[in-house]
Amino acid sequence: MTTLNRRNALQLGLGAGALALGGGIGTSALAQAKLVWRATDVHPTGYPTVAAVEAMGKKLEAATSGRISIQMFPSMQLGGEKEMIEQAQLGALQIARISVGPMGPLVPEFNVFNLPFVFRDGAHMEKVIDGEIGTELLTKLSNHPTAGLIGLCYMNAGVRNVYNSKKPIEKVEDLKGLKIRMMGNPLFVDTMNSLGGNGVAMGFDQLVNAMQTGVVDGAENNEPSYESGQHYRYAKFYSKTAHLMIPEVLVFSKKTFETLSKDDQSLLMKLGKEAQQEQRKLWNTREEESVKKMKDAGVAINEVKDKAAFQAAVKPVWDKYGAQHAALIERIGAVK
Ligand code: BDP
Repeated sequence: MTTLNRRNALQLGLGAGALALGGGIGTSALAQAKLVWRATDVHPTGYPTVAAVEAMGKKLEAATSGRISIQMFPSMQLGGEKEMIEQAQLGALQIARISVGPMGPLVPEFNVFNLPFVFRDGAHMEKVIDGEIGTELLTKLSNHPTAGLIGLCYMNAGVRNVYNSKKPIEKVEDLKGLKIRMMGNPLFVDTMNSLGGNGVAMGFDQLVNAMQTGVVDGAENNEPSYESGQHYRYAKFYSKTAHLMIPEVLVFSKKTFETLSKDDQSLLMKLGKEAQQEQRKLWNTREEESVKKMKDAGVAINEVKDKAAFQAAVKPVWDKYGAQHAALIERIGAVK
């Protein structure tokens, strides 16, 4: 298929997928139109983000007497996050749950959340995303002239730790020579390189294969992603570097959003906010379960005592990506 044909097919698919006429022909047809919103996530069924969006779908169906529903495509069925963003922009899918990680190149302010060690702890991060700053950045995304996405809400994603197949990481020097997969945003490759490792950018969908074939020695992620993605099979040393604490975002296709009535738009925004709180509860439980599963699977988990050395090493990343957002960084620091 040529690119053009594929695109046409995608757009035709969108027509069929997003809008199915439920009523007869005539003036009532539009009012009766049944909407099936396609949602996607890189994670499998049962993962907190997937479960929260499915719950949102149930509420949506109840609130609209079945007029609007959500069809979930979990486990990267529609590709990695890069593909998900592109499809949401086209309107080929409506809801994408993605990490703030790859949003930095779209809305530069998001890169502040992507800075290593920017949040003091989980409670600090939650206060920031639940508060004024969180809302401001979501609005920035929604109002962005070309991003083509509406920001619905944030979700929790814990802390990212480095894992690899060779050895535990206890000091910065231990990363030397290791090829570590990072998310697709130059900030992350720079972060790993500043720590002395070799950062390799690739999609989450390519990671297992890259670890199997030795293209990378490991990656970095929170416990639930490491566990549910079965990454421990290929990289059994999980070291609690806690270098990143990146929230997720739930985005909606602006193309579809603009076709909705004001009432449907506000219902969607309201249920998005509820999904944020719902996911948080599920997240905390899942984190504990994942740690248990990791221990049962024989993962070698180690604490990293000297975080200060890691923080000092990433200073160039702050200089490069943080300098232009100094005021925002200061406001984040002031959130207590
Ligand atoms: C996980 C996020 C997911 C990212 C993935 C990654 O939930 O959105 O795609 O990390 O590393 O924690 O790409």
